[in-house]
Amino acid sequence: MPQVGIIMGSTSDWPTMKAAAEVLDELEVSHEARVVSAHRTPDRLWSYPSEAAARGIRVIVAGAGGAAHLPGMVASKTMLPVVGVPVQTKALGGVDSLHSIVQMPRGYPVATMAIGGAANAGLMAAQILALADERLAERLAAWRAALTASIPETPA
Ligand code: RP5
Repeated sequence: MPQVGIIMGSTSDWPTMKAAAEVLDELEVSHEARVVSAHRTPDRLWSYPSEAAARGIRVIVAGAGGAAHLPGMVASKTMLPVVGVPVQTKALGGVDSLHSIVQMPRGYPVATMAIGGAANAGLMAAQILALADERLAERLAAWRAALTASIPETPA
């Protein structure tokens, strides 16, 4: 059973969103990826968050671009934490996506990452799960230690 659901508004979001899947693979966190469009698949928009918790999903990572209603709408249909990823757009550079996702009204928060920040969304999902999973917490600590070790002391 996947613990993290990675959803996106379009297949065109996958090149961005797959960074979340990759980091979850590195951390050995089970996940699934689905296309759930707030506009083009409204029935899926309702059913996915309604059924996610009962299927064992614990965190939803939701990415969308432009009129990016998806993460907020999903947050309105589930008590699971929703991590939002604003996908970069051609017309407005992703600021449109960012504003659509981050400006949630009181009561329905979406933990919003940077524009294109799908890797951090995967890490955030893993950190949430690690609160109740000691072995995952150890893998996360090792992941961070490896990142630190990869940073040179000098620029040359
Ligand atoms: C949004 O519209 C999607 O999240 C995507 O970022 C954007 C463009 O979708 P496509 O026209 O590429 O399918 O719903």
